Amino acid sequence: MNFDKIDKRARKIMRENDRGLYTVPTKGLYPYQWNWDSAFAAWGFSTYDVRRAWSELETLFTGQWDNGMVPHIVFHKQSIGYFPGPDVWGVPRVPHTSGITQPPIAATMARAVYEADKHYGRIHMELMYGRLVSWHRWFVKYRLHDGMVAITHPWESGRDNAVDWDDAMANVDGSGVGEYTRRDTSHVDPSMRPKKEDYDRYLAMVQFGRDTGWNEVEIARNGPFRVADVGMTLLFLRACRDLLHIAVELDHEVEEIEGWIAMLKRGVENHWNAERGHYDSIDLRTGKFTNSLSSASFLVWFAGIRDDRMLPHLDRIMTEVAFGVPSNDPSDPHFNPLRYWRGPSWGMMNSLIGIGLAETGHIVHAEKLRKNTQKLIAEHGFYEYFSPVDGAPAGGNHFTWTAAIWLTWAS
Ligand code: 2M8
Repeated sequence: MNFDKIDKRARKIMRENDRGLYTVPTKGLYPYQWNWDSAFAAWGFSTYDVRRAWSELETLFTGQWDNGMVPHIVFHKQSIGYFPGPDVWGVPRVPHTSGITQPPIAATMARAVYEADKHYGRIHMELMYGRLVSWHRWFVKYRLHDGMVAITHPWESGRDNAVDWDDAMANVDGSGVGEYTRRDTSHVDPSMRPKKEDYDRYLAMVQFGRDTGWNEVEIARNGPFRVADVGMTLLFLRACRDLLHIAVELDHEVEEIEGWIAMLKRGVENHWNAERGHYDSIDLRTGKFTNSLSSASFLVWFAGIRDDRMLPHLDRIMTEVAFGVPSNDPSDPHFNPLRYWRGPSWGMMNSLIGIGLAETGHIVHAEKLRKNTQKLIAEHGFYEYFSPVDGAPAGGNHFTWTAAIWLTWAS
């Protein structure tokens, strides 16, 4: 394996997706700035250009709403290549944005960028701190249910068509959304993307939110979809812990953040599905567990929870498939190794799970995961995701977050 050569290719991809002050996830398929993709990009840039890493995060926060929410897409520049664009979201502000959020990993990545060069980063961290606090406050105010983070749209989870959402999605009526033209299926193989019936429902949820004027209270009360997402809860807990570190470092008050951490730790306990013996999401409209063991449940160590009840599941899955922690349990009847979030292995998820494993002392698992992700990228390139069974690359190529995790973690 020629690490120098692959490092150079990773940087080339970051450069090609760079729009000056923000990056796109990959040109063509995703032509705008996505929230958690940008946080990964900042982490990647921090290995060789901290200045550029800060501008990535700062540009993301130009999309922050007055209520603190940081949207899942910021539409800096109109592009016809992606649907739904700004007109569909109908958010009356500039820069145009979507109306929903995404996993709040910015505090975690801001901490990493800051620690890469504290001298340079101090003033940037000071400026970013208040914005991060207000985003976290927005989550606590509008999204915490018994300490668990609720999502109002599968896109918020970042794991769009995961099996986790199947039951809740079945209760969303997508029949009245009208005609529209998808763009994603003209860039990549449609059999690897969400289906038309999924998209109808995604749009029905967007239309509901838009018709309320993106009113969180109304969406909470009557929105068609509300699920406590185990991935979101664990990532938010981790982000709050990182924010606490930053607060201490910068000499800010810590009580409020400590309170969030305590609530989220209790929330994690509520995610425990005792019948199936693993962490799980809960459909808040029905109160039922989703009964799905996806990669998100393995973020428990990344959240700083020392709970080894997930280890036997990890052992089994890592022997059933060769590459990574797949986005769905390979023993699940719905497992599909190439359809997006219903089975494939995602390098960025592997990186977060791997870091959590290493931090909690599970070095052998952590290294195995890192090495097999490394192999996927070295042999196939910087794809969006891969088959966990045979490593076949899939989705978009030249992906920013795959390049970023190569530079920071996998190599
Ligand atoms: C995917 O999601 C977008 C919608 O946000 C899509 O499929 O159109 C997900 O993989 C998400 O996690 C990711 O942030 C986004 C851009 O890479 O693509």
